[in-house]
Amino acid sequence: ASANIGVVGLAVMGSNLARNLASREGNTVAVFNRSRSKTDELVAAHPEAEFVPAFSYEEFAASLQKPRTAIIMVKAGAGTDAVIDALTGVFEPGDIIVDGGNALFTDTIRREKAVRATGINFVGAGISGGEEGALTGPSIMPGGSDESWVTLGPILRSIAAVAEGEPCVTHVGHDGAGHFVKMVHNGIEYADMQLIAEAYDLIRRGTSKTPAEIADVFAEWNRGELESYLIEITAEVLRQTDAATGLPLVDVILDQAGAKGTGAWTVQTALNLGVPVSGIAEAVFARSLSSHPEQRAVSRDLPGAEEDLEVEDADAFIEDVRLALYASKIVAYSQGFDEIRAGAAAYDWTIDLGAIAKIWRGGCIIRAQFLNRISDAYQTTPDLPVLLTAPYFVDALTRAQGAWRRIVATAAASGIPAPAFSSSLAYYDGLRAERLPAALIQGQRDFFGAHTYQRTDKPRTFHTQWSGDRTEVEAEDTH
Ligand code: NBP
Repeated sequence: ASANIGVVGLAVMGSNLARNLASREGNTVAVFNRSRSKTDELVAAHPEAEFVPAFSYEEFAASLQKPRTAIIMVKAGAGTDAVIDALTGVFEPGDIIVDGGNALFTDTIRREKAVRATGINFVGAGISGGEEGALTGPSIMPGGSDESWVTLGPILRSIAAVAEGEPCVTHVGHDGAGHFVKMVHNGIEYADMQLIAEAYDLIRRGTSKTPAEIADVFAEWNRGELESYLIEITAEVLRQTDAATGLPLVDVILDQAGAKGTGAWTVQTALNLGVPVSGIAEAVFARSLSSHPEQRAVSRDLPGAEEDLEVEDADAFIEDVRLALYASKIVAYSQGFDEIRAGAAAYDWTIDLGAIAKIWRGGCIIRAQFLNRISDAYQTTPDLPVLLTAPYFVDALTRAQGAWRRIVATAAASGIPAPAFSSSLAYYDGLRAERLPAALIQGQRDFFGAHTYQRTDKPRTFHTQWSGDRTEVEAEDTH
């Protein structure tokens, strides 16, 4: 046995991860793929990696030093289960199986439990950053046991992206915690992208700027507090001209956004946990809305706003959009971290939220300076109940107040959809409210379903006898 780490599944992600591993001092990498051709091609194309190829699961196991450690990079779902079954057949207690695919965290919890029963360790690891990240340094979110982390930690640290001198990997928590956090990362990514898209749309419709000129605006924003990979690539996309037509590329791309499902998972999970991730939900729904051309076609002539958007001072308007974007972004991240907090409580994980913000600073799609502010906030107050109440964010939200409200009002008045901007502001105002109309909802629930309510002025639970003489009685607590 000569290899200290193995990779199963040598499609684009697996082969890039294997090459990344092989390029690091001290690693010898065993590689295996179900169909032999991918293994042969990888080994032939990269002699410098000195891979140890295996052509059966038995050979693969035999080529690995103990405790054997293997990272699975196959199509999520049935493929992952098939590989886990095969590996548990040839591995021994104490060995480590890592699933680096995009698994749903509940699948990871199930698999971890089943594999643990054999004495083998199972680690679900979220790996972010796509093909490029896998090759040059991804952000890695591993779950699993403390025991497996002892072996796995140094290996993953060696291949992770580095941000400000620190590797973008941390032991997130047990069993499915890593895949849970990767899922929320993707949900936040949806929200961030939608907010940027809304900002672009407002500037496009409110000013005479061309996409290339708006690219300059984003490039400028990328030098300030919005500095991030997503803002940077937005400028690149907006600057691109279509070779075939000479038009801005963004004007020839069909306006129907696709999705692979992790955003929907984030929202479904949040619904189950009772966490209001309204920004992420609006982002997922906005993509769904865009992808129903038949509904959009029959709706095109519906009445709209009386006045089109007319901006007098373009620079002032753009600055308002920037501030509204920043405020909404703070809300989206605050909601995402709220979901991680709730997930940790529900699944009994100990998750260091500040450490999560840190490992997202490099190697992943939402990488940004901004994440340092989040890790600072949790470092100061680890059990902060609402991220956006940290002093730095309060300051930013204070600065953005007027602009944020003006932009949401302007969008509504001129018929420009800004679902993520508006829902973020509504969430913020909901959190702030001294009294919410939830009191009325409790009254309605008690009226039609005797669901009972609590009072502001005394403990216990009450019910009004709505269909009788409408006197109030003390009730069993059933709400
Ligand atoms: P794919 O998701 O396209 O999967 C292809 C690989 O799965 C091939 O190696 C294939 O073997 C193998 N495979 C399948 Br399908 N069924 C199998 C089975 N029953 N037994 C053994 N192997 C099986 O590869 P990918 O695009 O490289 O992605 C790998 C993982 O990484 C996925 O979970 C994906 O969601 C995730 N991913 C993440 C990112 C990111 O940004 N984090 C990006 C892209 C992908 P074969 O060659 O024999 O058919």
